[in-house]
Amino acid sequence: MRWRSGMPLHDEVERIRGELYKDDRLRVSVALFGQPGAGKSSLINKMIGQKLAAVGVETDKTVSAGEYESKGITFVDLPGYGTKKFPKEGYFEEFDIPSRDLFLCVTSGKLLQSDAELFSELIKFGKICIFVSNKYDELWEDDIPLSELKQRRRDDIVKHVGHQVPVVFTSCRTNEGLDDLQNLIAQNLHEAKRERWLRSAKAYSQVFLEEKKNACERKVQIAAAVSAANGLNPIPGTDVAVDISTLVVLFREIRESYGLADELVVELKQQSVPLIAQLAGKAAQYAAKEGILMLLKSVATREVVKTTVRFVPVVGQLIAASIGFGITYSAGMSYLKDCHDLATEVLNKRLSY
Ligand SMILES: Nc1nc2c(ncn2[C@@H]2O[C@H](COP(=O)(O)OP(=O)(O)OP(=O)(O)O)[C@@H](O)[C@H]2O)c(=O)[nH]1
Ligand SMILES: [Mg+2]
Repeated sequence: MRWRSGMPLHDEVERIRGELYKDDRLRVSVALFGQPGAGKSSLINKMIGQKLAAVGVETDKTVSAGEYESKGITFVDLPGYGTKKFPKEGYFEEFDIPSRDLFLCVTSGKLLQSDAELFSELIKFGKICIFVSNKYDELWEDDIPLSELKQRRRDDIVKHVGHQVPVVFTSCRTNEGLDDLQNLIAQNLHEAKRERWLRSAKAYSQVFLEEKKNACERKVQIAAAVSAANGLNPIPGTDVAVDISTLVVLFREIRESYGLADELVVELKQQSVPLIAQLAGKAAQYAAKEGILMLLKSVATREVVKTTVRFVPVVGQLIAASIGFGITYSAGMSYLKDCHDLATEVLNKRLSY
């Protein structure tokens, strides 16, 4: 971000408030289509890490598109293209295709001709569409190597589409390929939307968790600046006041980013692994206003606050130099680290099974 020297504090604060508002309103829209039973609903749930869409239930998509929304991501379950109810003519307007950010064509066997046609139309329109070959775990035939079976599925897609396209193989049963899919989606989104995706999507690898942390860091900087500028609640033992409600929201968003729902945190607190129990304890303790106040107080007494925060381009020099920002930022980063470490332990434990 450009250096803004000479900008008065008031303008700087307004600008940063605008950033937070923009962030909160930003939506990423991912649309899925593909033959019934291919696993679209299962993939939606896997990508966000929540049971949003009903699985194994034939959704009556002849009637309308299903929309699911969570953490700033909208998933759209598109009905068949070129049917009696939804002819090709008017389909793009009806389902608001131009406003969608990215498309997934999901198959679990042979590609339908109508799906290939929709894919071609989307590409002509300049949209990004990724082929997802799901139910990878079911890809098995006696005496035929897996590589050959994968190639057959790719060839089937190429046959319909007419040229080579990338295909991601996934399994909602074993979680194979889900990390590749998450990364490919992230790579195909632009800056702010990519950041939103990284913050909201479920991590299936350590690398994705690290990316998530980087994406959350910018959010911490902005929310900490807004909290510092909104000095409403005095921090005991200091002459600094900050807005704790902004931090309550920030901390909740951090937990949500890492898929640390309240019930899960409670469950993790009872874990026999001491590190997990301890980190979950912190995630819970600092969730509410009183806990955050305690954290702020402990951070404020550390000399480190004044020395570590020197230059934070996102929030500008004037705010970054304030003691309130130093405290809120350090507290936010400390909470982010705890949640990140907890999610890392949980992921490692899951992967080690
Ligand atoms: N073995 C296996 N089964 C899967 C996988 N993904 C989904 N399923 C199962 O396949 C069935 C259909 O999955 P859904 O996610 O409901 O499929 P869908 O594409 O949303 O189906 P419609 O809404 O009817 O179009 C369910 O029984 C799922 O449990 C997978 O990767 N492997
Ligand atoms: Mg479905």
